[in-house]
This record gives sequence, structure tokens and C-alpha cells, in this order.
Amino acid sequence: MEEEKKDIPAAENPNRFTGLTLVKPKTVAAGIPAVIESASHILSEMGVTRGLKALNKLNQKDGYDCPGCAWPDPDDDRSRIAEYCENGVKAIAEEATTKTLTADFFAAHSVAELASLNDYEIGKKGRVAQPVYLPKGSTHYQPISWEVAFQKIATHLNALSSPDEAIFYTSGRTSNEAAFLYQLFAREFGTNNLPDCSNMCHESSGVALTESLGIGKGSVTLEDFYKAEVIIILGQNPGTNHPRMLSALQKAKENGCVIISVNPLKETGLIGFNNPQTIKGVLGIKPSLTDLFLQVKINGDMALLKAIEMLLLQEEEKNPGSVFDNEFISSHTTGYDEFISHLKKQNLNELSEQCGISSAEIKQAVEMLKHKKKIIACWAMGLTQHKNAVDSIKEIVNLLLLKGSIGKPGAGTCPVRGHSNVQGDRTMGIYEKPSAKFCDAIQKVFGFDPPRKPGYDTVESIYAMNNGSAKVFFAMGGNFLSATPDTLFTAEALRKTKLTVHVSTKLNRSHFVHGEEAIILPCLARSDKDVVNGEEQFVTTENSMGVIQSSKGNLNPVSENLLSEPVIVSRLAKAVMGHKSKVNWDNYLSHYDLIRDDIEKTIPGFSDYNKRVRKPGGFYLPNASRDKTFTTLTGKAQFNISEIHPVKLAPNEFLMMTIRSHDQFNTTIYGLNDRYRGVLNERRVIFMNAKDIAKQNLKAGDVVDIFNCEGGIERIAHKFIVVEYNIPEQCTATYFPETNVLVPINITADKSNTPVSKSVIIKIRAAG
Ligand SMILES: Nc1nc2c(c(=O)[nH]1)N[C@H]1C(S)=C(S)[C@@H](COP(=O)(O)OP(=O)(O)OC[C@H]3O[C@@H](n4cnc5c(=O)[nH]c(N)nc54)[C@H](O)[C@@H]3O)O[C@H]1N2
Ligand SMILES: Nc1nc2c(c(=O)[nH]1)N[C@H]1C(S)=C(S)[C@@H](COP(=O)(O)OP(=O)(O)OC[C@H]3O[C@@H](n4cnc5c(=O)[nH]c(N)nc54)[C@H](O)[C@@H]3O)O[C@H]1N2
Ligand SMILES: [Mo]
Repeated sequence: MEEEKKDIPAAENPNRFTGLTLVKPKTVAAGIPAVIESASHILSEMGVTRGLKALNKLNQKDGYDCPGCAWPDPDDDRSRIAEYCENGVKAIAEEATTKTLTADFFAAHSVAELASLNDYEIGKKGRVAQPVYLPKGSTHYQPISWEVAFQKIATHLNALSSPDEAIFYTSGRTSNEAAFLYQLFAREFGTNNLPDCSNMCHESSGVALTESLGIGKGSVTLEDFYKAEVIIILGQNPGTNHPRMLSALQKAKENGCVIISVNPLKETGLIGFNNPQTIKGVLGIKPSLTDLFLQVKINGDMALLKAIEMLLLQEEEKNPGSVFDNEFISSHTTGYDEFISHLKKQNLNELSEQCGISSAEIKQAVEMLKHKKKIIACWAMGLTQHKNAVDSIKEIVNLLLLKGSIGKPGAGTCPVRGHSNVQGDRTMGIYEKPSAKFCDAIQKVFGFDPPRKPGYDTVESIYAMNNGSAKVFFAMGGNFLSATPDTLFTAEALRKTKLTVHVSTKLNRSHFVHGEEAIILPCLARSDKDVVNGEEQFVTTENSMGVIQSSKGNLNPVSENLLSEPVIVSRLAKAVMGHKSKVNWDNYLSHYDLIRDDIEKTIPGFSDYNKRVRKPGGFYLPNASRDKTFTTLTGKAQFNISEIHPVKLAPNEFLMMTIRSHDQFNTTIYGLNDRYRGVLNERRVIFMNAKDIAKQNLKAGDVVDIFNCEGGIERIAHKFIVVEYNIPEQCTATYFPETNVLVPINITADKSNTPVSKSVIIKIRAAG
């Protein structure tokens, strides 16, 4: 039992049940129920007046960027009510809550007591309203002034025997301005230890796209969706995680586009959509989205794509020039001949067996694709979090290259990003392996030589803390403990450090599993008004399609004791570096325009930054792949050959994907319902196929322990309720982060080092 573990506070969530109710999964997303849900979250957290004020500026050109996902906003007119979704509203209610945590709260509740709450309860406590400090050996956080907090962090950092003993983590909500300053500070301090959430997210996409197309970002714009003939959606659940994408898909369909969805689960949002912002949607007209649903086995995507490509090749050979874009292939690609001979060696039956899709269904997909020339492929975590993720994504690119579907309107790659500014943070230099060009630019603009040796990514950071080579952990947002793999191992790592510091809006489990000393620095959130030097400031973000826009909160902050992230970094840098710093931090503390001026000098694509970003709607960053310019090693788009290495499961083993419910944003749990999947009021569940349940001599409703023994270590997630669900055999699903204890840190994706959160091998036994 977790409670009996001696190293309380436990790193794992407590094993209490909240009261499962099952209803039939929904067949249509959004509609009126979504409107009702949104309203209830706003009312309970912030009341009507503040709520309406916040929503009025959400995703507006003169407003602020939604802190939910990174889906883009329309370039043209934006409706006052249409540019946000149920989950965006929940994100706002969560961050703009009027509940605050002051000194009294921390005096009344010990760290151990807070750690015994579940994530939902922790989140509902409210906004951290002042800096707090946990001295060595102490049981309670206590108030600390900003100045003393910065001094303490500086003392720790300056006492390290090497700058590489510090780790500077970033989550993906940080603005461009804060991210730029943060990496500048870390590099002047002397380290590239800049892990980020992207390491666990779309890193595999970045690696695959850079190697095959020369740029680690997607190539499409929102306009392309409206011109596409076919959209393929693999490993993504837009109804929950990118709800505004459904409007784009609906518009695409109205323009005649066909949608193919590839997913082990028949996710509601992929199947049907009632747009709550249109009369038709309210009346429930035009609900269907997916034309062909392919219920692939977990990680069967590469086999499926190869099968499709192989049959397309046969069609092309029957009728040369009718299926492939030979002009594009010969002018813009390399590796075609080798790729074709590889395809010819494939066996359809084997591929069909590996992906779990019948050859009849594969042929249906081929029929839909063969005469089409404008294809968009969208994907997210269902593709990126596997051992062979990079190769699977390159296989998506192969398909698009055969069809000449890159670098023209209505076609291209669309890795759908998660956090609202995760793409921008990377553009700003939040990366443990900066390019020589980037380092040269820093040197030229700021006059110090940044470190060139690669730093730690997320997984490497955990090892480094665990083996004692890293001693200070600083997080710009996020919830490192709960988001990372192998929770107990990560907990051990964090507890071995001298100091953990979190710049946070809300409390989370990472604040309770800490180093010898710990500090929480409370910051302003997206929706908050940010006044510096008596003038309201704005920050900027980059969305999933490379658009840079301004973001300006309009709510009065819930406490006077909050600082903005750019201010926190500048003051920290001054405290740590003092007059040794070559950077003029005081400039940045006077006006954010001066930060943008220096970004413009350092990073390509930002010319006239301050002027262009003030234009409503912002501007697009350059993206060579959009113009068929491929900056790969060969100067051409690269066909890639990869082999399939199917995971061999014993009869009592299962693959487990850890996914998001409809009521959470990563580790922030908005509520306990997964409305679309019909699982209400409980998160400790495991979705299983009926046949598997029977084979294991279990029945729906039974309580099981989930475990595995990777690397000789037994990992156990205690007490999960079996839910019978439409999912392929030997595939299971649980919610992230409850089962992160089972994600083995020692198995990561080749080349991207991303934890394999969607293919965890597990066994199941009746709970002891
Ligand atoms: N409301 C809300 N919005 C969010 C987030 C949130 O937590 N809540 N998180 C944000 C972040 S950071 C991210 S990265 C994105 C995540 O967005 P998603 O990637 O949509 O999130 P997941 O829940 O991880 O869903 C993965 C989907 O892939 C499917 N899948 C799993 N394994 C496989 C596979 O092997 N093959 C295929 N084809 N499909 C598979 C699952 O069934 C599920 O539908 O959303 C962002 N937006
Ligand atoms: N098993 C499993 N693990 C996963 C995944 C999975 O699918 N399965 N997904 C992975 C993915 S895709 C991602 S992106 C990571 C997410 O990893 P993280 O980004 O580290 O985690 P979040 O839960 O998004 O972070 C939430 C915390 O951010 C803080 N916060 C919110 N807004 C702000 C702000 O404006 N400023 C600051 N400074 N702090 C803020 C709050 O304190 C909140 O508690 O998790 C990864 N982990
Ligand atoms: Mo993510």
C-alpha cells in the first residue's frame, strides 16, 4: 500500500476511488453539453463578471493567447464568441480562479499532508499568492521575500562546482520573451541543461521532420485545411485536446475533403461534431467528420502506412503517372528508388496482421488517396511516444512525398502541438542541443561565448539528479515529477538535490517532492494584466503553425505579490551573475519591447518584431518547407527506409497507452469525468477489450494492480478498475499521470529520447 511507504510524501497518487459511473460513450463532440460544462467551471472558479471579462479577450487579436493548446486562430475575422472551446474555458477557469494560497494556508498544511491529496484536489486549492520557502528538514513552506528568494537561489547556484550541476526545465506555456531571457541566463551562467516538456512530447516529430524535410516544424497553415482533399489524423484526440481543430475539419469537409482517422479508440471528436457556435450545431445537424476510421493496434501505424504505400505503388504501376507525383519526386526528393525496392519487399498480409487493419479496409484507404494530390497528415502523441516514433513519422512523410503533398496549398505535415507556446520556446532557444549558428548569434549579440557542449534533456536530467551529478533543479512552469516517466525514480532524483525551485501559478505534486530546500515563485498567468514601470506590457507566442502573435491579459492579478516570468528571470540573473553579466537585464526590466529588440538581433525571422507583432493577428515565421525548399543535408526531401520491429507480447502481457481524459490539461485535473468516453467520476481505470478481460479471468468492475518488471525492477500501479471498452485486443489504456509509475525510464524513442508513454508493456493481476 502506498500509504505505508516510508518515504511519504509518496510520489504516486493515493489509491482512493472517487466513485466510478459508466455511461455509453458519446458519438458526437461539443454541442450544448460543452457550453454547459464550460459555464459551470467558470462560475465555480471565478464568478460571472470576471469570467465574462476573461472570455471576451480569449484568442482575440487584441487579447491573450489561450493557455490551453497550440491550435492556431484564424488569420482573418474572429468572432467574439467562436474562438475558444470548452477546454480553453476550463483552462481559463483553472488559472484565473479567485482562490488564493497565502502564508496562512502553508502554515496550516504540512507538505506531507498536501501530498496526500489527489491531483484534482491539489489543483482546486487556488493560485499561489506569494513566494514560499521550505528550509532544510522543515515540514511546512513559509513566506519569503522575492529578494531573499533570489539571493538563496544565487547562493546555491554560485556554490556549484560546475554550471552543469544545475538544470533549467521549461514547460510550454512560457512566453517567447521569458523563454529567450531564461535560456540566455542559463547559457551565460554556463550550461545547456535546458530540458523541456517537448522532450516528452513532439521531440520525435522535430527529429523526424528535420532529417527528412530540413525543418522540425509542420508545413501547413490553417488555410491549407480548407483546401485539402484528404486529411489523415493519426494518434490524436482533437475533440478533447484540440477542440478548435474540429471547426477546421468541419469547414474542410464542407469544401469536399475526406477524413481518415487512425486510432485504437473510436474517439468521439473524430467521429462527430456539433459546433456549439452555429445554429446547425445547436440543432445537431451535419455531425459526421471521419469518413474512414481505421482502428489500428497500438503502434501499428508504420505497418499500416507501409501497406497503404505498397498498394499505392501497385496502382501507380498499373497506370504510371496517375497516382504518384513523379515531377515532384524527381525534382525535390532523394532516396526514391531504394524506397520503392523496399516497398516491393513488403507483404500485405503480414502488414495487415501487424497493424490490425484488414486488407479490405486498407484498400478503402488506398481508393480514397490514389487520385488525390492535396493531402494533409496530422498527428500527435499517439505517434510520438513509441520506441520507433521517429521512423513512424518519417513513414508519414514518405506517403506525402509520394503524392507530392508538401509545399503546396492544401497539403503538408501537421504535427499538432500541445502546450500553447511549446513551439515558440524552442524557437527562442529552449533546447539542450543548440546549433552552432544559434550559439554564434548569442556570442555576437551579447559578447559572451555560450557553452557548446550539449546539455541534458528531460530523461538525462533525471539520471543526472539521481546519480548526484546535478544538484539544483529549477523549473519554469510545469510539473516535472508527475509529467516524467518512472515517477518513483524521478522522485528519488528530485529528493537527492540540494535545491528545487518552481516558478508556478498553481500548486502541484512537484512542490511536495523536493530537494533539501525548496522554493516556489508565484508568477502571473496569461490572462493576468502585466504592468511594468507603470505601463501595461504584452508578451508573444508562436502557435502550431508558426504564427507569432501578441498576448495581453486583461484580469487584475489575484495578488500584488506575483511577478511576471520575464521579470523573475531578469531579477534572478542579476542576483546570480551580478556585474559579471554582459547582458543589460535592467533594460529588460524596464520594457518588454527591449527584450524583443534583442530577440530580433539574435533569431532569424523576427525582423521588425515590435512593429509586426503589433499588427492584429501577428506574422508568420519563415518556413522553407512551405516553398519546397528542403534544408536537409542533401538539399532534398528524404525518403526514409525503416524496418518494423513488432513488440512480441506473451499471452498475459498487454501494451498500455497513457492518455488524457476530457477533464484534464496534462497533470492539471479539471474534473473527474471523461465525458466523451462515458467514464465518469473516476480516473483510476484501465480500458480493456472484452476478450482480454475474459481471458484474464476478470470481469468488468474488478479492481486490479498493473505492473511490469522492465530492467529487473518491479513497478506497480495499485488498484485500477477494469472498464470494458472498444479497443483492439492486447491493447489497454489508462490515464496519464496516474500510471507514469509504470513508464520505464530506460526505454525511450530512438533518436528523440522521448519516453514511450504510449507503449508500456504491462501485466495485470487482481489487486492484493
Ligand atoms: N484539454 C486538453 N488539451 C490539451 C492537453 C490536455 O491534457 N488537455 N494537452 C496538450 C498537450 S501538451 C499535448 S502534447 C496534446 C496531446 O494531444 P493528444 O496527442 O491528442 O493526447 P493523448 O491523450 O495523449 O492522445 C493520444 C491519442 O492517440 C491515440 N493513440 C495512442 N497510441 C496510439 C498509436 O499507437 N497509434 C495511433 N494511431 N493512435 C494512438 C489515443 O487513443 C489518443 O486518441 O494536447 C494538448 N492539448
Ligand atoms: N505517461 C505520460 N506522460 C506524459 C505524457 C503522456 O501522454 N503520457 N505527455 C507528455 C507531454 S506531451 C507533456 S507536454 C508533458 C507536460 O509536462 P509539464 O509541462 O511539465 O506539465 P503540466 O501538467 O502541463 O504543468 C502544469 C503546471 O504548470 C504550471 N503553470 C501553469 N501555467 C503556468 C504559467 O503560465 N507559468 C508558469 N510558470 N507555470 C504555469 C502550474 O503550476 C501547473 O501545475 O507531460 C508528458 N508526460
Ligand atoms: Mo505535450
